[in-house]
Amino acid sequence: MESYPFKSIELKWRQRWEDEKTYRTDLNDVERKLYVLVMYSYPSEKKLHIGHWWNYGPTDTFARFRRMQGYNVFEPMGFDAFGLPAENYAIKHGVHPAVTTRESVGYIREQLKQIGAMYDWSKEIDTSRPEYYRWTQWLFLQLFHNGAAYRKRAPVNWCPKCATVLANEQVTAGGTCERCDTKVTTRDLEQWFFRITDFADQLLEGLERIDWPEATKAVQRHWIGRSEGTEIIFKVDGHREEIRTFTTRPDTLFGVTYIVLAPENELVERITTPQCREEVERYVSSTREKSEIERITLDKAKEGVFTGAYALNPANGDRVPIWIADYVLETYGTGAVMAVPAHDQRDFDFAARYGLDVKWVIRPKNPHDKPFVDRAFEEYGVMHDSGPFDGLTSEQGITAVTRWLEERGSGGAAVSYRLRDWLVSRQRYWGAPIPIIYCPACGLVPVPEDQLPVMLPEEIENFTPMGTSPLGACEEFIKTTCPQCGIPARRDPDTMDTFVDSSWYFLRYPSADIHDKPWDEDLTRKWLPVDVYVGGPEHSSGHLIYARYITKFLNSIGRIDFDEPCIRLVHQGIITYRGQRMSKSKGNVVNPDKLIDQYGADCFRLYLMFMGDYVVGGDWTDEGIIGIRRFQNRIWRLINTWAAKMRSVAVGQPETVDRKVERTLNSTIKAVTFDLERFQFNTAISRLMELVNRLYLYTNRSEEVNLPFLKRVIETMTLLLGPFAPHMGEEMWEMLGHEGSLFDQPWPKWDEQVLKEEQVTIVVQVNGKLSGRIEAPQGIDEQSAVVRAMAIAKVKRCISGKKVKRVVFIQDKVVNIVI
Ligand code: ANZ
Ligand code: ZN
Repeated sequence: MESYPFKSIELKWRQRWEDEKTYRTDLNDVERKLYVLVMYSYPSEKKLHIGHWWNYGPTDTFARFRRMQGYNVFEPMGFDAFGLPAENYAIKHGVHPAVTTRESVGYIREQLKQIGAMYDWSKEIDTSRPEYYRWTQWLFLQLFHNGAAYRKRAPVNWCPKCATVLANEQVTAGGTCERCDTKVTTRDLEQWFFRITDFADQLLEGLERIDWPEATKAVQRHWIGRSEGTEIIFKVDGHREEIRTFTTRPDTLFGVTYIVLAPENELVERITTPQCREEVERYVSSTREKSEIERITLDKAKEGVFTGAYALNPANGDRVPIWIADYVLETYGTGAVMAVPAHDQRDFDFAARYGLDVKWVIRPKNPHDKPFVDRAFEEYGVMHDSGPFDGLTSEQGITAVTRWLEERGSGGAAVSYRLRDWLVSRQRYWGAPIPIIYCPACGLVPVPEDQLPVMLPEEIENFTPMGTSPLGACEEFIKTTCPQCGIPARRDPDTMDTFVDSSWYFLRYPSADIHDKPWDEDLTRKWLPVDVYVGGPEHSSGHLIYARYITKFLNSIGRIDFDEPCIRLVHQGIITYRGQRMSKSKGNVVNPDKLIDQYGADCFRLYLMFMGDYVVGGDWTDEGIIGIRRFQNRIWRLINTWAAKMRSVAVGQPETVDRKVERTLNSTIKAVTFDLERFQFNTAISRLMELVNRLYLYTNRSEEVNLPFLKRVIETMTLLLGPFAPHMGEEMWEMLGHEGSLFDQPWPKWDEQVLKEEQVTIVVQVNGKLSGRIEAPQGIDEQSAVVRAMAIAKVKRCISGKKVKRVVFIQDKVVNIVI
């Protein structure tokens, strides 16, 4: 028997789907709408790799399953075509990014079609096209007009290799650039920011309402980093200046022995004494070399310098020295810390290094615990040497001290967030231009909406990053006139972070072919938020926070009526190769093309889904794919042997049911349905394999095969297989004599009754001696079991004429009749 001829079959069905527009979603039919979205890809190279297939194939299987369950599924696809990956690829090959990007998108689109997914290509988006970035610029203007986009000179992360600034989200935990691994430094630059911090509390609160993986919510909570504490004001001795510090431990206020300012704190210049100036300035400039992440790394030695000035403790009037140190960040809290070496290990190390005082003011709650002397006691305890607060616990003290400070105008409750405003300008060419004009007379002027898009000039010669944006050197682009007063003015030379493009793309899909507005309000109301979103967990603190923020922002200005972008989020696990994460930067990406050529798309999809738990991931090896090919061949042989015969079965022809096959069939339907709900593809596939095995056992006894029954079973199996192997499913459906797409068929239902009837063998005894067996449905009640037992001929003989004293019944196992 020939093996499954996947090549011609896969081509045939893809062509037919395209010709018949099988996956063109009717967006007006919203009764059971389901928006299934998978994170779009960035076309940095011409190839889809295994990671894409791993992400897209299984998601499509889920989408097809839902479609068969009666949902009107919308599954769109597009390209995150702007940005560093595409640009770096272009630079490396000395070709214009527009050329390489268009080429890559063309290739990748064809490869995506190979997957055989239900993408509605009539709604494709490409973020590097003016039809799209026009609306990204429009979004920028909405933020600008609502005070949510602003310019600020600030110390920012700078990658010397990529020659651009980076958002905090793009710096790794090790302080290096996410893209190129170069050590990130700091630069003072005037940049555009989005006020994401305005939504810090809403971003936290929303997490309670969405069905996202707990780990991802935890990452976001940590990233937002809400911290409730107290602001305490210290006067600078002999100055009119005040220092505001943020602390979570106001109960330690009497233990303050010095103050530390962030080197960038604006007070530093004003309070530093002449004797200390030189050293302070040297230290401040050395801080600039470091990124924030490097500065707060715990294990590095804490260094600092004395400013020569002193501060006064508002609680006891203590005069304490003011230092600067880079472990205090200007951008957190107030950029100033009251240092309590006795109760904060960082301060303890610092004090030890510079011979500063240590003053103990909290002792352990348990009087038998010895107080510390050689390290900080950081736990909550009982206050002492703290004036009127002596004897209070830390918990009581935190409230009491805060209230006491409030009454005296020396501080009060305060909240700090780790979250920073989103830095969105990039000194790079391949992105959406920022729609702002600088006029010598009017200042900063937004481009009027009807003049969008601000076109990215594609005929530019030099697009290599130079530290300033290459657009700045492009006179035809930069030179313009002021939209307000008409005099010569200049455009903003920077482009937007590509995370701005992807912060709203899910809003665009349903309206992708509408060109006079960013989205159609009616369609958006009907189709959003996204019902199921699938993508990698590496986006937890980047894209997934930005998308939530932009959604909340648009909701706050009344542009949309929901405030979370997606209700259910699923992360695919990570595919490793010989234990290492597969990634382009590690150079260990396996190219799937050869395997697809050899085995076909369905086989590859099935194999990936079978390889391991979807949300956990697995280690790649191509050894097992042959097993999946054999599975496909077994199905193929079955259908080839029986299809023609089954086609002759008339509708309504009575069936002779084989109980075992029937039970396997029903339990398979149930298991596959449950598994698909949960993205558990691997277990679903093994259930299908069991069903195929069972069918072989049945059809091998060919004299017993009942065609009407077999037909029903094989049809059902085909329906179950379809979402996993869509081309093969369609072909089988056709061979079974059906017209129209398999994916317009309803998903099979199982019969709970059949499953209940799982048979058990019950031993029948008379006076403890084996006298026979009965087959009975599992869970049979005692009375029915006894009736059946007494019907056995041998049992009948034994008990005839005798009196039954009692019956011992062990559920599903034994009936013992005592006479
Ligand atoms: C005094 C103190 C005493 C502190 C003590 C801790 C223990 P979270 O929980 O992360 O909010 N801090 C405040 N601003 C800082 C900055 N800009 N850079 C570095 N550290 C800063 O941490 C709040 C604590 O971190 C604050 O409480 C402050 O140290 C420090 F026994 O103040 B604490
Ligand atoms: Zn002007």
